[in-house]
Amino acid sequence: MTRTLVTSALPYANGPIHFGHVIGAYLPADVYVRCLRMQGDEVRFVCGTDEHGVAITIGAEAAGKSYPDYVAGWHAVIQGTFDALGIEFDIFSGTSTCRHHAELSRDFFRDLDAGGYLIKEASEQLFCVPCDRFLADRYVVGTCPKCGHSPARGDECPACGEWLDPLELVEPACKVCGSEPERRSTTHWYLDLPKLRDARIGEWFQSKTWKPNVQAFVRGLLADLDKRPITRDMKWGVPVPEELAGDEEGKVLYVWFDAPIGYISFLKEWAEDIGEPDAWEAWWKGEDTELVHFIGKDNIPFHCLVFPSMLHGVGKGYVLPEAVPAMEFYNLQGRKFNTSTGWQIPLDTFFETYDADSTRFYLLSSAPETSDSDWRWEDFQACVNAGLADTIGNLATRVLRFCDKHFDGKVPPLQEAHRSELDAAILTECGEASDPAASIRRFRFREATSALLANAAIANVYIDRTAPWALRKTDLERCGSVLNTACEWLLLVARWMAPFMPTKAQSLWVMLGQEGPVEAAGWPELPSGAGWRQELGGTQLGEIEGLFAKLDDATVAAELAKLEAQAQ
Ligand code: B3M
Ligand code: ZN
Repeated sequence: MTRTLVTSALPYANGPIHFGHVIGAYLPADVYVRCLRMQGDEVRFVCGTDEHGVAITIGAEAAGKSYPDYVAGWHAVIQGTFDALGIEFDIFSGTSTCRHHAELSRDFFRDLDAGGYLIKEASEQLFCVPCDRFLADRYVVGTCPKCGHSPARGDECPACGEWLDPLELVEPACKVCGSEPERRSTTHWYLDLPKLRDARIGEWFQSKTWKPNVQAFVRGLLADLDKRPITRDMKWGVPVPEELAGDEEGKVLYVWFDAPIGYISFLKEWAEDIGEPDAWEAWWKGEDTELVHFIGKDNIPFHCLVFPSMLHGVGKGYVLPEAVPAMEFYNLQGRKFNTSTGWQIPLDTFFETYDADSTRFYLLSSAPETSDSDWRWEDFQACVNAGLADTIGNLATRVLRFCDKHFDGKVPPLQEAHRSELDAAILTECGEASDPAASIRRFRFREATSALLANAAIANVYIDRTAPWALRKTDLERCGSVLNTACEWLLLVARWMAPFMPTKAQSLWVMLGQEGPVEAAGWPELPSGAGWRQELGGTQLGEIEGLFAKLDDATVAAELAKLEAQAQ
């Protein structure tokens, strides 16, 4: 059997996450994992916070906190958001706290060095005299030499996305004190990407089918590849192995070198925690493992090129990614989410007002799969009201309340005389179900949400056509058979819902008189033939409650007004 190892990009422990992150790398992965598990696949789902690097040290220094306290605080906040959204990793660790992370990262460094893939070289770097430090990455700001945008960061231009070297910046300045830095010589290690490309990675990349956005981006990088520095002069991070550092003091691994190794070290920690310390190896080295990285598009080069190069270069038999479903950007009402300007939806309080499962469903239905897309409050309202409440919620309440009132709170029996006719009605005449799992497995989450709604809508058409309300007065037995069939369909809907909306699916499952977790019932085959029914006749229904609360216009208007008011 295939084992699937699913990873979500490690969020930086330097601020809250927003819906752009959620739909970029976490929610689709959670749905994918839940779906594969319901289909009986073996899956592990790994994530944790990215706790090194300059983004963190600048944040901690500004907040006046120690680095460990700072990252621990944000780790907890981010974990809280995932909990609120029902995103359930098997392990959610952190790169500065994981017991295995530093040593494994150093092993990668040693093995790459032994394999001849590291270059040690002295070069000039920017140094801030007042701050007494080398200005790595984001410690330096200036004008982008490629597009002229200002401020560009030392590592990357936020406007054109170009990888930058701080020395290339026009009019560089220290981000902390604003001084003009001077050039000083310092020694660093570089990853020999051209050599790794020629060793195998170039060929490996060409042999795979990637999404067009990934393909175009990485092909361009491969054609014009240079060595990349993988160490920094900093105090916070994984120190370079002592035996290799020699006289070079104060060098740590670059955050983008150690962070993806977290996908491995966190699983090692998990294996140890479950008392099977070697269990991680089957996931990272087994021939039958499929590795899937869920990321946002800004992480493409590292997941499709740099990290695979590292995995290959260490020569330890690590698997390379099978798929890297990268989302485009997700905006808020046509503009980028931005915590500092207030163009945002704070998630720490969001779930006091709004339901997590409806939010999950809306995010998936508007996911930026092939081009950038937006959270729009009006669309969220339409999705909840017309999609979820009218299609699924209304179906459940009208069928179940009818059974409650006229059939003693039970699923009425199916009369054999009606079986084949009602099977035909719901299986084909009112529309044909499609399988949301087929879309999920192809990373088409929008299509999957449409499939779920369309499947639920079939039962609404069926109820309208068979009109049990009228039948009750003329043919009670047939009325019972009609409702029995609708309940069977609702049972399928509950199972189809589970990966998208786990809590609502469970509520519907319980309303249908079922025990245990709905996910344990497994993924249903597409209904066809006589075997599709669970033969629910006589089942005592659970307590019936409304599944989805509608959003009124005033709520939407208030949210839009609040957004405008808080934005600068
Ligand atoms: N923390 C960047 C980001 O959040 C980075 C991802 C690391 S994945 C190994 O966009
Ligand atoms: Zn300075």
